[in-house]
Amino acid sequence: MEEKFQSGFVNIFGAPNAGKSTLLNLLLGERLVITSSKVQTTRHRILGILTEDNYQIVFSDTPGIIEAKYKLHEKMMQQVKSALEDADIAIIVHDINKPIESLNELMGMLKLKSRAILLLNKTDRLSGDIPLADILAEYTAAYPKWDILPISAKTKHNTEQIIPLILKTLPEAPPYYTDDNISDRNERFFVSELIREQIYALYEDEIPYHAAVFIQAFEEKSTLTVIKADIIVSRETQKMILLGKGGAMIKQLGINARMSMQEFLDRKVHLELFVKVRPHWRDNENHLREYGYNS
Ligand SMILES: Nc1nc2c(ncn2[C@@H]2O[C@H](COP(=O)(O)OP(=O)(O)OP(=O)(O)O)[C@@H](O)[C@H]2O)c(=O)[nH]1
Ligand SMILES: [Mg+2]
Repeated sequence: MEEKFQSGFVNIFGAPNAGKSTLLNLLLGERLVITSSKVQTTRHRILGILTEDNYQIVFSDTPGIIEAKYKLHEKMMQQVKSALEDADIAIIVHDINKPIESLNELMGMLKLKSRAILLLNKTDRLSGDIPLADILAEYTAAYPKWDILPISAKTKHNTEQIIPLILKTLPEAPPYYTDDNISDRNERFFVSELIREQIYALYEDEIPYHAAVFIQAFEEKSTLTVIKADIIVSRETQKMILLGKGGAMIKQLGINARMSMQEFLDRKVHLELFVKVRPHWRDNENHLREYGYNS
């Protein structure tokens, strides 16, 4: 008798900062997508492919759902929409410390068609004022058809139960990707993301939201990989902040980004960064396309 093989698309949705990307990395067992303590870190739909003997789950990380204020936001929400279209299963990540109303509002914006698993994340941060059973009862009453699981992507509380929940209804189908694929994106993309991750970690206020990264060169030499990247910002003042006094901040950014690239590529990296000002790039179709926001 032939062994059963399950395969399908499991797309992760939720509010900004809910922990979607952290969860994807945990499920894949490696640090593929970037995360930060700030909102709106993820800007693309990014596939993370988990292949085991009897199943292949094609996860999609997506940007946190927001009301679009500029064209970059619109592009981000188009990525969410595309993930809505082909989901076999939707995973909704919601911060359990946030009111249920914020989830209700989000679900009103997201027109879900598929089966959903609701993960109530960040249980490690629960204050304990209200018993967990009472919180769960509230969500179960509001979403009676969904599987609901309280988890912590940080401490891994209950996270071993997620894959079995998915496999309960993942379609029987041959794999979509060969087992050497872990994503639909290339190294160049992930390297640019690692620079953005450091921008989110190092700079405050509007800087991360006005920054894009463009990889000019990615050359594999015999002993190391040479990477040249532009960091795009909207204003001269932002460029000054990025550089920092005497270039101290950009130097730190370069060091941090290079270290995470070396870990990701498992190779020595030589990194050169250039800061460029492109006014209103977030609302400019051509710039957006150039920097990889093409949908
Ligand atoms: N305490 C706690 N923090 C968590 C947990 N899961 C994620 N975080 C933190 O929450 C923050 C946001 O995590 P991300 O994974 O970047 O969130 P996201 O939903 O992908 O956010 P966007 O890409 O902006 O939509 C990070 O600082 C994470 O470390 C958790 O279970 N507990
Ligand atoms: Mg994210």
